[in-house]
Amino acid sequence: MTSMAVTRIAEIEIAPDTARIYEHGWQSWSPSGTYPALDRGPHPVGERRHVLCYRPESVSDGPGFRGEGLLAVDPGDGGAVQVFAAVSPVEQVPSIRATLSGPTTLAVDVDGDVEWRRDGEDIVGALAAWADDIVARHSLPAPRPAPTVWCSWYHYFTQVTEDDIWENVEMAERLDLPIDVIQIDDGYQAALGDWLSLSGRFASLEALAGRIREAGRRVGIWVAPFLVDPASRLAADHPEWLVRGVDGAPAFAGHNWGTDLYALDTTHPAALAYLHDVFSTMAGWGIDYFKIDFIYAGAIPGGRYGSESPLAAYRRGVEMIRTSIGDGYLLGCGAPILPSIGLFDAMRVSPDTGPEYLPSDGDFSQPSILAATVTGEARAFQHGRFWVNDPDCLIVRPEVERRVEWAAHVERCGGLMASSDRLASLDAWGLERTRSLLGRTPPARFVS
Ligand code: 9PG
Repeated sequence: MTSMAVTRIAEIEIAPDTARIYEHGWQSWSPSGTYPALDRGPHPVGERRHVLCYRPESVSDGPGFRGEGLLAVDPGDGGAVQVFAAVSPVEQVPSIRATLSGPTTLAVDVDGDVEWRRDGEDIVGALAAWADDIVARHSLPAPRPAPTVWCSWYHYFTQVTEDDIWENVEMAERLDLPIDVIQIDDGYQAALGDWLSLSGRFASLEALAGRIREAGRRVGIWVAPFLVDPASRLAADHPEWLVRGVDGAPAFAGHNWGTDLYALDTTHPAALAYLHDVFSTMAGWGIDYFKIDFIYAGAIPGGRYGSESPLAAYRRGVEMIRTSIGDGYLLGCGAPILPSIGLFDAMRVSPDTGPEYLPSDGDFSQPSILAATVTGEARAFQHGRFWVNDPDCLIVRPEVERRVEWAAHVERCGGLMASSDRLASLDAWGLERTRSLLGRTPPARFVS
């Protein structure tokens, strides 16, 4: 569905000094939160950030607030909370703008089909009630409980080696930690797109997966299935599998790892067949936990082989992955949130954590304890309804700033429990916190 012209659907009387506005971001890393009505929602620092971490096709500046498919207003005068939400959030996600149109009036403008609900006195309760309706309308089953995970990213980053993975398998055993899945993150692959070819730091994923399973753990992997490195074999061999921009050249799908990025066209039958091949091959190696990342790229606007909308193309790609992994557990990351309803076991609901408390350049989509905490809290109502919430990994080694606060957030808002320290780097406190958080059973819901 294409977006419609902008229409003003409401003008609300508010008490400007006490009114508060909830704004929901587009994808996992997009800031979400509740702010004083006289403020302005968080904005990307620069165009690269905008595409990678916010909604690529939305205007990134301007006054007031912009919820992608969801925005709520507490008028601050004791009146009911007003929720504005996409009518069919998996198919069409209107941008919902809220700006002051007078000293005590808030105008709400939308570019698609939006329902307007008045519900209770607190924003979080109203959002949960809306989510309950979505669950009922889509007959969503209760999410499958998540396994406990060790993830390689937040200590080793892209430089992870096979020996690093193995060291942590052995440490998990020696420390007797309740870790079900050893998840290999970014760094094993030859290039984004060339998922079945290895970087020099890994000898064989199949053999490594076999060893991990013999050691009594399950195996998980990270894949960014809808991103393509321009320098990959895939881009060279199959330029016809790439989403195209207006000029016919591959569309810009973001910039990371020091390179511009392309997107895979999931409406192309051969590209879909390739996805099937990648994921079914990995599943055949005994991998049964998949973190699929940067998947916003599957929904970027652009020219595609088929005539589906970007969101339909996105869902088609994820459905193909789902089919290819059988009963495997599926975690989304960098994912358009509302269009992912009904497709995932678990969902990253925040920007990345990291050893620093504040985002380096003040952009709240960027790795930091504070940004991850604010957005993870703001999406707590989704846990147990749409999926299991992944607040991002627990990191509690001594050099993590305010690690006590981060662990408390993971405990409060975490459905999926993953540790991502080098286990040998934990001090006594960090080890104890890791053991107890991995051992706890998360509540079915955080918001009733
Ligand atoms: C692997 C990582 C980890 C991590 C994911 C994702 O804005 N950025 O530049 C940006 C970079 C990386 C990133 C998120 C945002 O991290 O969330 O857990 O898997 O990829 O590359």
